[in-house]
Amino acid sequence: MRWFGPNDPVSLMDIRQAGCTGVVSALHQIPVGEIWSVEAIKERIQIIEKDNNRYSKLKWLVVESLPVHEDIKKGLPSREYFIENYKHSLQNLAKCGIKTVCYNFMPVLDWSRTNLNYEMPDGSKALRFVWEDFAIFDLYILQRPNAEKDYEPEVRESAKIKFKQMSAEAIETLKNTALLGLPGSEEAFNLNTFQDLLDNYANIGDAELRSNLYYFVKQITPFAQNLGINLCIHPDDPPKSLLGLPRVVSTENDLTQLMQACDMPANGITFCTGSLGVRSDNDLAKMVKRFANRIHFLHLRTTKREENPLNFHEAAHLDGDVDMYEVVKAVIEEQIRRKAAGQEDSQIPMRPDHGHQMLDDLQEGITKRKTYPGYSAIGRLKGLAEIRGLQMAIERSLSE
Ligand code: DNO
Repeated sequence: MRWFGPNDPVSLMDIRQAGCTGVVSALHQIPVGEIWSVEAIKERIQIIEKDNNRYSKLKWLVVESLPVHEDIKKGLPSREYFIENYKHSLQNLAKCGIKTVCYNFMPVLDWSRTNLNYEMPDGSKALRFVWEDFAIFDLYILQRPNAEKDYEPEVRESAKIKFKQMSAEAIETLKNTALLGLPGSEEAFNLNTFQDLLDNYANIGDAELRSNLYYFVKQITPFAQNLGINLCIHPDDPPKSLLGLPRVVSTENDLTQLMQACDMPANGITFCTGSLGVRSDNDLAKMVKRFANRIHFLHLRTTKREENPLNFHEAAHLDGDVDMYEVVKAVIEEQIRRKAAGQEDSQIPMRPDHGHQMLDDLQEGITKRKTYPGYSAIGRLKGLAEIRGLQMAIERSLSE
């Protein structure tokens, strides 16, 4: 499971009792672009392992994320400096025995949603993305120049009507939700400075972002591979362009191009079924089979496309559009293949990505834990338990 560090209200003990042996973590306190020192990495390892003598063992298995500086994404001359720093951090991680490093290449924003508390039929709460609400944010709250051209006429029309009826409070909530694009921090961007960040990408379209990504990957992959590190890019979430910004890790074709841009095993993928599964043209089980030996980390969750297929919410882990049975089966087959080939990385680290707020996650009052959106304890525990059950059944049936 992901652990955001000492400020995470979900404790390491919770993670242990959920059945995990590996922890996914990052040094969120270090500003993007600065080097992660050996001391800082070791300090985090010690915290994660501090109860390992008394209880079942936890190990920091995956870094999520070693973030990529915006200058690298923008292809500025200063990228050379930040790429050197990135390599330095990789070297320090390898010295400390951490061999799987996740990153993403989404400009400005990381993941985006429009509602963090969408009520499910059973009263639990999920994350949701409504295209029309995103249009309201873009057209009427941010008022991004020329934003109209990015929305279908009927979406613009219904956004206009809905915005007029929204309370000041609802507008404020939507604004804060849309601006919250950073995992590991709960601070939203500031509306005034946000447009400046977008403007920096005015001359960077799909082709430029792709070439900046491939440049970066070609620089760091041979270096990482020498260190024994597997890099794994996280796909775009949601997998489409937002706010006029290009997104180039959304489809099977995007991943194919990226894998070919630097054809080395260490140039790998975080296969996030939740992000990729939003698009109906991504056939996930087929993609697991296709990219099998380049998948170094798994995020298992599923979304459900709604009546209007531009909208989706995060469904219970086995209950959405992703065929979790076929995906997990394809993963297990790859693990069997790796084991037979004597590969060291035959167990692909997996985490149950996101979960609903449910049971004690929803408890109001002074004991309520203010968790990171999507990262409550019990919702993730449920998702993990279901996936582990599925895994066991498939493994057993394949070995019979
Ligand atoms: C969302 C996460 C992403 C992911 C980054 C990886 O909950 O899956 O924010 O951590 O995109 O760089």
